[in-house]
Amino acid sequence: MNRRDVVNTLLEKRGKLLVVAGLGSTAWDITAAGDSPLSFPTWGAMGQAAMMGLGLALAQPRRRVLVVTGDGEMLMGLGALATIGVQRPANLTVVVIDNERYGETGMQATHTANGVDLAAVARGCAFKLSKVVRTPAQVKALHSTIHGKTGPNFAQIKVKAEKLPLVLPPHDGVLLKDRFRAALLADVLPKKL
Ligand SMILES: Cc1ncc(C[n+]2csc(CCOP(=O)(O)OP(=O)(O)O)c2C)c(N)n1
Repeated sequence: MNRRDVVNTLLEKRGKLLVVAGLGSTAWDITAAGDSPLSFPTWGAMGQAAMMGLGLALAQPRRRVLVVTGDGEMLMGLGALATIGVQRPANLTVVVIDNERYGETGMQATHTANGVDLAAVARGCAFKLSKVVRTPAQVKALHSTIHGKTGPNFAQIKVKAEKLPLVLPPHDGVLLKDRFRAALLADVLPKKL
């Protein structure tokens, strides 16, 4: 599958969904789907996206939170999956866009190219749901999981290893933080998710 199509589908009608992206390609992917103040791309911070998603999910239990990150980024912070499994945030989904490469630094193979099964790791960490996703129909189903199913949920989505045009979000970290916070706090919350 093409990663941009996948991320577009996941972010369709995103509403008040809070989105944290890993560095590099997933940050360009969520921006290509339409920049939003409720998106937080992590630029150069590798290995932290899932933990940031966990913090947000715990702090904002009435919001849905999605982490979209790369396989290399997830491999760098694998311990996050264990902590998420222990904390069990019902409103969090972690999605790994798995091209089996470190795309941004020259397409070197990651461990998922050599059999490391991230979905099995998440299952072993007691995620409520954990899947390898290979088809557009499965991506569509994942959309409803992200927006409504009790988590924590995990999906490892297999995509083509391809270099796509960069679609950059704002580069200023303070601006990204401030606009995210302002948009989040300005929203009137519904009574229930
Ligand atoms: C701690 C740290 N190590 C290395 C890098 C350099 N780096 C930037 S992007 C990247 C590859 C990311 O790969 P992946 O998460 O799989 O994303 P994709 O292939 O989708 O671009 C690397 C190694 C970094 N930014 N920080």
